Amino acid sequence: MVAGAVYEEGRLLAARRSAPAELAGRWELPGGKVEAGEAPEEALVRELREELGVEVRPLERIPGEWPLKPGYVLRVWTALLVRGRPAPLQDHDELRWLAPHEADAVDWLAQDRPAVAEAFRLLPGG
Ligand code: 9L3
Ligand code: MG
Repeated sequence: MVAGAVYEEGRLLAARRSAPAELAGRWELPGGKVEAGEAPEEALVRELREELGVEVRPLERIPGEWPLKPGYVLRVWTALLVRGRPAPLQDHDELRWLAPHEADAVDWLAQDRPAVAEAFRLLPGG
């Protein structure tokens, strides 16, 4: 699974899941599954296009991988917004741009927390 740490003006994009029911209301770094034949960065670009309607450019992999359900790990890339304003088109019902002091203002999925901490640490000025 790939997810994006999308930055803008010193803030990090957080997305609230609307599905499945057991994850609804929890916040994540948006992303999804890498399809067969796809590079992880390509999957990230595609997922954020589908879910948020934006074009991003992956920058760097955030070191580490975090376990999800059996057989899956979460890998995260920092990414730059190159076109569009993110909107919760699919799988999310709310978006927020969080400044470093707001890092704990939303109920992150437990599996995303280490990546989020690292993303804030890497945030320009963070
Ligand atoms: N997941 C966890 N953190 C994330 C993402 C993008 C995904 N940042 C977990 C939640 C779901 C599973 O991975 O259990 C599948 O996610 P998706 O393909 O529905 O986005
Ligand atoms: Mg997704």
